[in-house]
Amino acid sequence: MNLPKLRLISFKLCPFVQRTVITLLHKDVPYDIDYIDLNDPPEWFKELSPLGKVPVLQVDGKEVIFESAVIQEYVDEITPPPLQPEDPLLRAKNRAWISYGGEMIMKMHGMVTAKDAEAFNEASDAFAAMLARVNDVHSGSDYFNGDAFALIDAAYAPIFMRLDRLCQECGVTVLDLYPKLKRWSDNLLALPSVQHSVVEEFPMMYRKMLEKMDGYLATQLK
Ligand SMILES: N[C@@H](CCC(=O)N[C@@H](CS)C(=O)NCC(=O)O)C(=O)O
Repeated sequence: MNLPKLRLISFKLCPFVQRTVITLLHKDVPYDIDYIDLNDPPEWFKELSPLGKVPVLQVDGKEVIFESAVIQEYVDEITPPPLQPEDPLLRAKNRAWISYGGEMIMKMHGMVTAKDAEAFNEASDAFAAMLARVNDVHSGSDYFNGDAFALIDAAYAPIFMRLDRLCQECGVTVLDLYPKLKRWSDNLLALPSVQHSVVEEFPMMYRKMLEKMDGYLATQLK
């Protein structure tokens, strides 16, 4: 297969970048990765990234694409067999729920930044309500659609990795409300493509980020 040269621009803690990396690893696609500090982005990144956000995927040293779900689909389309459902209706539904997963990532940030117990409980309840919606449409099998791993699984795995950190570091157990999703999370977190989708120091960096946020969760660190 004659693949274009792919260069991914990343920020080590970014869940949206992680969606892309899981897809690349799962499909065994060669790529280069450049890490930037989003708090102090280099000039070349400002010129390269249309919205100043990561992930950005540069193709053959020229064109760039952005938006994690779009990058996931592009990587999938250039490397058959597809990780998207064959049925157009199911594919469309998957796209919609992938988009919802992006909203969940933002909502999860509300738990991390909550300043006190009251704000945290509010954010946690709002996040639990989103989990409930996903729980309602999940197949109940190993993966979202059934027995086969799909792009939507790559899109949600970063959420579960962070929930796992929050559980281990601060005792956040919101996922336990949904055993079906907990099992999905366990399946995803056991995959090599998910385990290797973040840098080795990710757990330490995530903890440091919680400390830096200096919110309610920083007071709950074990
Ligand atoms: N909808 C975008 C979200 C990407 C995003 O928000 N990335 C964050 C890092 S996790 C970012 O680059 N933030 C910098 C900024 O908003 O200026 C996607 O799915 O790719």
